[in-house]
Amino acid sequence: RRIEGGLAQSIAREELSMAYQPIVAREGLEIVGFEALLRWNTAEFGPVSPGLFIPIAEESNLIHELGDWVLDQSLAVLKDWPGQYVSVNFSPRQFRRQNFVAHIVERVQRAGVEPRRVQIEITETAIFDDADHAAETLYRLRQMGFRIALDDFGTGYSSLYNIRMFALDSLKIDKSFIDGMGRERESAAIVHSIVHLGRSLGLGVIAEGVETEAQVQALRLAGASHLQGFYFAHPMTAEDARELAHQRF
Ligand code: G
Ligand code: G
Ligand code: MN
Ligand code: NA
Repeated sequence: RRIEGGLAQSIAREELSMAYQPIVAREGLEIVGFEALLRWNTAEFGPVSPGLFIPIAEESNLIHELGDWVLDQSLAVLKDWPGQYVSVNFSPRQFRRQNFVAHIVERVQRAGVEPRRVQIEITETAIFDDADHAAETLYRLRQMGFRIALDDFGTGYSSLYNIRMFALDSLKIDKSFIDGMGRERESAAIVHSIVHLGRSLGLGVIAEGVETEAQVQALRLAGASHLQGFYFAHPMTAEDARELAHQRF
């Protein structure tokens, strides 16, 4: 497809950029980290959403090239922040790559970054297909000090039973549940259950897609430890992230 051809050229053409969105604690008083989000602005089609092009990259080996670019960019900004971590998305195919751990460690060491300043975001899909292998990979990463977050939690097919097997630091509650919180009892009940589950397993809980004051209050009552969403800040350039990182640390 045309998208795939364009994507193959995107790095060389310098059409890619990163945006960083704060992850906050204490209702926004403190920024603990930033999620790194890939952006592609093409001469041909204008901006293309990662929701569209990441799945295309996933179908080919392009995902590895893009993923390496994302990781290197994300590691480079850490030196500009007083102590926050960067939270990087890895697709299932990247995660299942042979020598995934060695590959990440090499780049992190080359960048001179402490592993605790890197959070690895993976989805349920990445870890439940081959649970034993995934458990081993996560264990090794966590032993080295990386943070591990399970992204889009609640939308995949994680069995609650299996969650115990994985060395995780946080669950990220999918935006769809946060959206529904004020509207229907079911979403609010699910959010409460996820927060409770996370806390009883000793995990952090990051609520994503927080857009309103009412959601902030409901999440405070539910006991979510961390929040992320347009209510606090939209994804922003590295320069803006740097400034904000120093204001709220
Ligand atoms: O930034 P936005 O909300 O448009 O992102 C849409 C989707 O693309 C999200 O699911 C997000 O996790 C994913 N995404 C954004 N950046 C990256 C990236 O660098 N790598 C991977 N694998 N996924 C990303
Ligand atoms: O799947 P993942 O969690 O990585 O997706 C993150 C995506 O969600 C990013 O593309 C980001 O731009 C988007 N996002 C973050 N906060 C909000 C929000 O408050 N509202 C909406 N609509 N999207 C958000
Ligand atoms: Mn994410
Ligand atoms: Na998510």
